[in-house]
Amino acid sequence: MTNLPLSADLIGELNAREAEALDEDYAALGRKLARSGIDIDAVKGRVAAFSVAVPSWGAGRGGTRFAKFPIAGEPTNIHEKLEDCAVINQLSRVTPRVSPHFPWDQVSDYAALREEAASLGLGFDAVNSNTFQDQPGQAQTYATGSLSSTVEATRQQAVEHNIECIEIGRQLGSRDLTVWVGDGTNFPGQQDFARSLDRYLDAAAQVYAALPDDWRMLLEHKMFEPAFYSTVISDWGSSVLAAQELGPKAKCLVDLGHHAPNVNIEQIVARLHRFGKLGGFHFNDSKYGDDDLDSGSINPHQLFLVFNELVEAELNPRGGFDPAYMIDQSHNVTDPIESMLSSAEAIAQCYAKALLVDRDALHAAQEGNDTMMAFQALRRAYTVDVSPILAKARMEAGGAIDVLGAYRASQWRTRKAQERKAVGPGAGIV
Ligand code: RM4
Ligand code: MN
Ligand code: MN
Repeated sequence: MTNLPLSADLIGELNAREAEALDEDYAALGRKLARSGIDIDAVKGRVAAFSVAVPSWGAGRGGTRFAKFPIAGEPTNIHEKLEDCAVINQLSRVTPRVSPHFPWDQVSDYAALREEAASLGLGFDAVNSNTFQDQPGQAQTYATGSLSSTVEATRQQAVEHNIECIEIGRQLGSRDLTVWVGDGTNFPGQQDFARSLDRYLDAAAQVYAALPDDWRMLLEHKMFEPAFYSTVISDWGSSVLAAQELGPKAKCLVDLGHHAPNVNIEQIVARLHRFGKLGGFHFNDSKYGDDDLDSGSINPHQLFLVFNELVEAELNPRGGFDPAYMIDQSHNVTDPIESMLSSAEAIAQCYAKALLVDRDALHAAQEGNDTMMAFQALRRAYTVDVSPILAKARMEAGGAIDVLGAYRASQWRTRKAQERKAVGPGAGIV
């Protein structure tokens, strides 16, 4: 039986106060869209079917390498994190899955954890392995690399950890393994570029061999950090070459913060899709690098352009289109629940706007080299305020019209501050 964390009555009461205004806004937007031949209810239906996973590690306060400032009532284990993720989904109705990270989310009984999540209305998304930190009692250190380490026993340990993650994921009902390695160098000459990649590919192939038939291995590239001179899977080029070498179940995962500033990420999306290698997304925003800021907070237009390519890809599936959408953020100064509510909204908004693009007009302008009208086809969709569509879809699914208002009214964090044990100060992500 599902036992959602917040009172449905409270959400209902708050919605009742907003429903009339929402109906007016929705009707007005419906009339406007109808003039362009768009059926607002059809768009609402697509938005209602859209979802994005939330990261278990994003439920707690993140930190920088300098400091972490915990908030009272933040979750400290996977059970509490699931509860908070259930709050996000109950209000937003767009985040029904959680992406777990191991060993951070380790428990002794994964079947029970799956049931616990289901009872909160949640399922599990891609499992993430962690070979970028050492764990207490670990035999080999990852200080100088994991899957690409020069030390065979270290590579083996990293392979075994990834295989264990697949096993855990099977029990949780996942079907993707996301592999991001921190492997790389801080000094020119520290490692041989080619031999490091050879070792990575050899180890990754052992992980790949352990994938169940219906699983995918998502390779996540990242230009820098923790290695600041070079990383082994530094960019989408290295990622797609590795995925091609590993086989059809290996795909590329694009994290929006993992590129050099100003890189045309929407074009990367189109390229990866062209070769059947677009496996997934980590949504966040950034100003300088892998800032892990809230989705849409810095560059919402880029997020829209990414979704424009994703909708285009969905319409032209070529070899298939099934990317795993996940949020990957670090909430250093906000309540993580609020950040994820706001991010999920920003992501769904960009998806909805991309659905509004007049594809025929866009394609005709492209074919006719009418640059301005091609651009205007995108601009017209981008400037539409789609929030009534999202709010209506949410409300009809039992969510809140005003997600942040309802969250604050629920006093969830204050209540949890009385129940949960306090987190000590520290540094790092979790
Ligand atoms: C990395 C990368 C991975 C995430 C870790 C915590 O920068 O984005 O996806 O698992 O951070
Ligand atoms: Mn990521
Ligand atoms: Mn990252």
